[in-house]
Amino acid sequence: MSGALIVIDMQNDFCPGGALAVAGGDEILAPINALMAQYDTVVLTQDWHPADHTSFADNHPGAAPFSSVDMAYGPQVLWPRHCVIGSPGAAFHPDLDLDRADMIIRKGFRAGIDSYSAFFENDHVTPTGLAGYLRERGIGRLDFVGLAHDFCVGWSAIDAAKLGFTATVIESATRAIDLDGSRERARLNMRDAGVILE
Ligand code: VGL
Ligand code: ZN
Repeated sequence: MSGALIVIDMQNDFCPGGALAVAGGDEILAPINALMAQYDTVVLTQDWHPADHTSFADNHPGAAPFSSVDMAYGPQVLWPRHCVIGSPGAAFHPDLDLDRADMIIRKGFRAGIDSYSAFFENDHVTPTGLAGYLRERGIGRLDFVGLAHDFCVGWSAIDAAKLGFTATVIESATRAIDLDGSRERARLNMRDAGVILE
């Protein structure tokens, strides 16, 4: 079965200088570009939020960034405004090699719900369509890299494993936000779901 490299959210806002910068996020650009050569298929994801998105703290009067609220679909961290549709922060980092991408999938574009995973929105029910794309192409092995390890990479890899894909996270080509121990929690949750950490 052939394999794909799934590159999560390598966008300006998640790199140093961005609105939701992940420490060392830019350090993994060169390793990710180099990894692309080893795969038949490369997929990129792009966090892509409307200005009134429910995950933005400034859309909740009085709420602090990085606090949490209960939404109908479960708990939601309130983030600094980031990856607004069409903004420079939402663009891929200029050093990311886009040429190898067969598919670019956007997520988080519905105002009322966030989407960490490349496969489902945060209700864990609404599909993005990526699983169907990969299955139709006969791709069963997925290796995950990108940002952030403990949110979009972790949630994507766990959903991939649940969907029956062989899911591996190449940890050296990820960086974590690490909010209140979220990095170690994500590693435990990934292992529980059958994700291989490499
Ligand atoms: C992400 C928080 C909010 C990520 C995206 O890419 O991990 N984290 N939106
Ligand atoms: Zn986001």
